[in-house]
Amino acid sequence: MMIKTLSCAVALTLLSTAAMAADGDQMKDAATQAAKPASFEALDADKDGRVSLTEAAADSAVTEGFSGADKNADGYLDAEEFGGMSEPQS
Ligand SMILES: [Ca+2]
Ligand SMILES: [Ca+2]
Repeated sequence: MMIKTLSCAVALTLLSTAAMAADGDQMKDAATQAAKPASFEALDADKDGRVSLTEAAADSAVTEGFSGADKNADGYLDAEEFGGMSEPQS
């Protein structure tokens, strides 16, 4: 009887370990999604219609492309400039 109880406990432990592993996979998926470039609306934290370099810091890809995308070099990306970032550079 004691052995059976122990087996149950081991089985439960294995089950919960498997469940935790599954959670880990889901978290990895979420992290992959978060790696996609943020939307203009999401980055424009103060909703002034333009993304500053400070706001762009929330997305490393936007930060890297910031100076190239800022066509009029005013230190902000407007919606048009932001949209141009995903266009192929030529
Ligand atoms: Ca802004
Ligand atoms: Ca600009």
